[in-house]
Amino acid sequence: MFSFFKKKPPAPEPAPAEATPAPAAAEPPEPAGRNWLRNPFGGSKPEAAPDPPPAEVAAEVAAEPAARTGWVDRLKLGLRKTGSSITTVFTGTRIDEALYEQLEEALLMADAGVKATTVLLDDLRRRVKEARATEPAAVRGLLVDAIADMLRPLQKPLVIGEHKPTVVMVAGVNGAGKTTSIGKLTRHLAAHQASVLLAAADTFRAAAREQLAVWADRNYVETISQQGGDPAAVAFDAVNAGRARGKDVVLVDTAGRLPTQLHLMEELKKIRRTLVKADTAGTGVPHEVLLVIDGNTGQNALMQVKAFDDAIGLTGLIVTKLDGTAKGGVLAAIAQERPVPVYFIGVGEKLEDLETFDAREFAQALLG
Ligand SMILES: Nc1nc2c(ncn2[C@@H]2O[C@H](COP(=O)(O)OP(=O)(O)OP(=O)(O)O)[C@@H](O)[C@H]2O)c(=O)[nH]1
Ligand SMILES: [Mg+2]
Repeated sequence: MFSFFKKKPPAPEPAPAEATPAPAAAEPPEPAGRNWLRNPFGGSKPEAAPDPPPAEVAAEVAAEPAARTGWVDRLKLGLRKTGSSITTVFTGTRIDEALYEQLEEALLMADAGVKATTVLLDDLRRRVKEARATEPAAVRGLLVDAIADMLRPLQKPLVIGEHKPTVVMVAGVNGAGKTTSIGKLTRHLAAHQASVLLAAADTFRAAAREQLAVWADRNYVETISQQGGDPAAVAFDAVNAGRARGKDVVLVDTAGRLPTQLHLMEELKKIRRTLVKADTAGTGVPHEVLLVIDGNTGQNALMQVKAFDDAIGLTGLIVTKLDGTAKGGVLAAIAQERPVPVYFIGVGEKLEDLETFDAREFAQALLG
């Protein structure tokens, strides 16, 4: 098994994506301190000197500090709208009820929702007491701790390689960023020597196939598509093709739909069932069912998580557009009410604008 974030690169000379050799067979989990590949563009810093990586990956790791600052800044910039309103709460001179009231209001405005806000404030009061804090400025640091602890259950790496191919189904409402995220994810996977096949199971929207094909070309990978046709049939074909062509990962793009469009949700369930049928070896296809949510959606994002989870059983989330005007607090609501792991966050429209989720970094960015 290999995880493209955890495993050290398998071959010193990476072959082109299409001809990537199969990853080595089962390996024991990486010992602590060897997860330097977990997030080559940000996130965990290297903890111990690893074996020399291949040139391509070495270049990425070498570029890490600048890239890392870049995306954290973009995230901060995107979340500043929330951050600034929360941080102004700490400019006063006393820790009093008025401060907690302002904070409650700011957290609600940031889309954290009533439940998560209540839990956060109770936790914060406890921390303030324990730390015997007297300055509002100190409360800010304690709030970062409280939010980071609340978000930590959402921090989990996507593991690829336990099955070949690992089949990943991607769903979400219209325009959330599914296809773009698939393009970015393909780039991450290919950068870690995983071969990818894309399935254009969005047969609904005009030009959806072509859009996916553009991302495929950018990443030098193949797509499975049909003129018109049934999305479930495309998904079925893709799993078979992925197996026949020895791909590591099959990413299935689906059409955008609202949870209230019941017939379209039924269609999504059918795609999922068909993927299960294509799984002749019984490996648990689809291995991952991802929901892409637009970070600007606010509290509605929580409703989407619940609805799609109920319909197709989510294993992970990708939260996009956190470089925009997203308020970010909704992740606290998700952590509190439907804790589906956040595998990635999207911080831009370019190929490299996808990052793994780090609870503490996010909490810090949230508070500016
Ligand atoms: N700023 C920013 N824009 C993004 C991000 N992710 C996606 N977008 C943009 O959002 C728009 C919609 O992206 P798509 O990937 O087509 O969304 P989709 O969910 O596949 O859309 P449908 O298939 O029509 O439902 C595009 O203009 C993307 O460039 C992001 O992380 N940041
Ligand atoms: Mg799309």
